[in-house]
Amino acid sequence: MKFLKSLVILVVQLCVLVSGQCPNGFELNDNSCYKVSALEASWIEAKSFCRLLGSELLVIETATEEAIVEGLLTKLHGSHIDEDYWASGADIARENDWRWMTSDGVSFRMNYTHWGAGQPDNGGGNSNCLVIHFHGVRTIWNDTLCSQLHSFICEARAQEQEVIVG
Ligand SMILES: [Ca+2]
Ligand SMILES: [Ca+2]
Repeated sequence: MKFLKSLVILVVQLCVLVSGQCPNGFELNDNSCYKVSALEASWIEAKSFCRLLGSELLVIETATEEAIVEGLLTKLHGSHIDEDYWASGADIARENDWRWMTSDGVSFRMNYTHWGAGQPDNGGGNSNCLVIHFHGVRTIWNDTLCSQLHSFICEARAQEQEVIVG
């Protein structure tokens, strides 16, 4: 009887599942939450906007993650579009020192990159912000003027939440 009681307690505990939670309007993919914004803004405005939503401008850390982004954009646009999206990469602090600029004053060096041929070229002498160029199904990176107006992608870490189903 005592054993049975222990077993019941164990089963109830096993039924406490952990699942990822995203802010409203974000889509969960592999432990991160993404939102493709239809608004067009400068890089700094895009960054502020994402922060208002409790997220950061996109950080792409691996080829796998870029494939997720390609999937989101393909779902949105299909295979026939040329569109630029801001991500949080910039070389504002020091030329050609490309970093992911997330929270205020926090940045970290890019390990994975996916620059287009001849990029980053610092075009115009001050192309210091990263756009992800979607050219139908696939994306490629380019550096461009931070003041340009582009759509953007926000990313939030999925919050772990216990869901009791027992
Ligand atoms: Ca630059
Ligand atoms: Ca460029």
